[in-house]
Amino acid sequence: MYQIQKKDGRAKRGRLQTVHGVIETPVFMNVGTAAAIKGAVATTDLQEIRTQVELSNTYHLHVRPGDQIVKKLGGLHKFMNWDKPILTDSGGFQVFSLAGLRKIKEEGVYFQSHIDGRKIFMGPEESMQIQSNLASTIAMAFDECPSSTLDRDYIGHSVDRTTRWLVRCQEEMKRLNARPDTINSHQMLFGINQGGVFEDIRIRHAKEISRLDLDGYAVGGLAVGESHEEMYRILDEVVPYLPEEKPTYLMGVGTPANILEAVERGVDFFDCVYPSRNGRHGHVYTNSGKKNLFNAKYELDDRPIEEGCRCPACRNYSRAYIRHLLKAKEMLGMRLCVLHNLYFYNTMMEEIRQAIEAGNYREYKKRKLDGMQGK
Ligand code: PRF
Ligand code: ZN
Repeated sequence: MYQIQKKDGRAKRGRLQTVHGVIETPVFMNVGTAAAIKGAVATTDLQEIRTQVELSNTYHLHVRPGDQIVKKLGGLHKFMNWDKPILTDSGGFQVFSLAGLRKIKEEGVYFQSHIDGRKIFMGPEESMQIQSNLASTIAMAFDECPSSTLDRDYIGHSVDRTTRWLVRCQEEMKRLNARPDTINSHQMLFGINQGGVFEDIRIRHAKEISRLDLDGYAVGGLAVGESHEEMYRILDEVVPYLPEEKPTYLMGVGTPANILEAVERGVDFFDCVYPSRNGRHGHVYTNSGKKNLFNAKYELDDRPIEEGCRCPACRNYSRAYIRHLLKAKEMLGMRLCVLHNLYFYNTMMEEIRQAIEAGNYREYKKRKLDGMQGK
């Protein structure tokens, strides 16, 4: 059950009730692809950095350790000791970006595992079965995320197949949720809008999938090589055709600026590897822009990464110490940077929610962007 608490322009401040608790939106989901946030961050750390939703991947967990194993161990929540919401991506995108040789057919995708080359088939039913075994809070529909270089004709046919796959996902999810041995019989399903940069195809697809009564709607196929302006233009065009009374999720996005712009266009859910990936490389986010802690100027800098930040890294350690850890390739260096970055993103989402509630989202966005660009 999703409810809008407040609107400020198109920006929505919402609340999604799930069996694993409430999700306050807009929200940034913290990415733990293989049931772990990279950078040695444990689920016991997530409380402290105020993570609301953890995101894992169907494809990765199917290949290793195997969703049957996770099911035997009581589902993903029990397996990774996390009792709050988990969203699982369907495998569609990962198959296209990671797996070896693949063949797309009406029934699904044939591909080779990136771990051991094993031949695997995944279609809408298989993706739903795997996600049901994992027992995530929210399952994503099995979609095709076509390369941004493909032509209009290909994208049009691909989107039609993605719609047919969505209908199969919904039927399979209904069947699985009704089974007596299902771990989470309230598993939600979000559909995914595709259509590349062709706004008429995007809108046609958005109208089609809006007719199916899903728990939420994602915009996929963006941040795959097009410019930021093009992404914002697509959001301007397509979000108004997705049901406003359902949560909207922009998949795999993005920088703090991308998130601030997308919230203004009505998006509620985000996920991205940037904060964890950048943290592992010593790149940290602050309100005055990104810093590279490898820089020699931090050698004797005894201030925290960001003054006033209440994250576990900033409350306890200096830039100079973390720089030393990074240079000495101590795992702790990466871990502290990742914790700070996720805290930065999670805190920005809190500020966003407060700004929408206060009705001053545009002013907040401008101030935040100006600060991060050093203005
Ligand atoms: N589809 C799915 N997952 C995704 C995407 C998509 O299009 C993207 C695109 N940015 C990220 N993750 N299923
Ligand atoms: Zn910090």
